[in-house]
Amino acid sequence: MTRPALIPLCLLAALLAGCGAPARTDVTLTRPPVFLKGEAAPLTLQLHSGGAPASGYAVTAQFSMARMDHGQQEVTLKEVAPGTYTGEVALPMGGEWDVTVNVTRDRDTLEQTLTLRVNDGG
Ligand SMILES: [Cu+2]
Repeated sequence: MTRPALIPLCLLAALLAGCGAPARTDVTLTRPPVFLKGEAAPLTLQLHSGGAPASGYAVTAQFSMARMDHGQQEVTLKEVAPGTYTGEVALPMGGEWDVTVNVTRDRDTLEQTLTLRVNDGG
């Protein structure tokens, strides 16, 4: 007698998929950092959740060079306007960097890694 049990299971699966899913949070790097010899450069990113600015998140970014070992630079960003977070990073050189952005608010967390071309800024 497997058939009667199948229908409720399918309904349950549909319910689980359809409700309680958190709004999608997006990270956009609106101002990527540049390389400034011996100096920190600003970076800015924007967080949106369901299309609206996402406030109140703890945001960090870890930089590591894509094809060279320079260790990892970790930056803590500060919210300066709703959904807009800024920080500063002193990178040892320009080129291709992997950036892992972590955003957390209560139990809502997101980690996103992007590859970024860092230009010489001066
Ligand atoms: Cu390098």
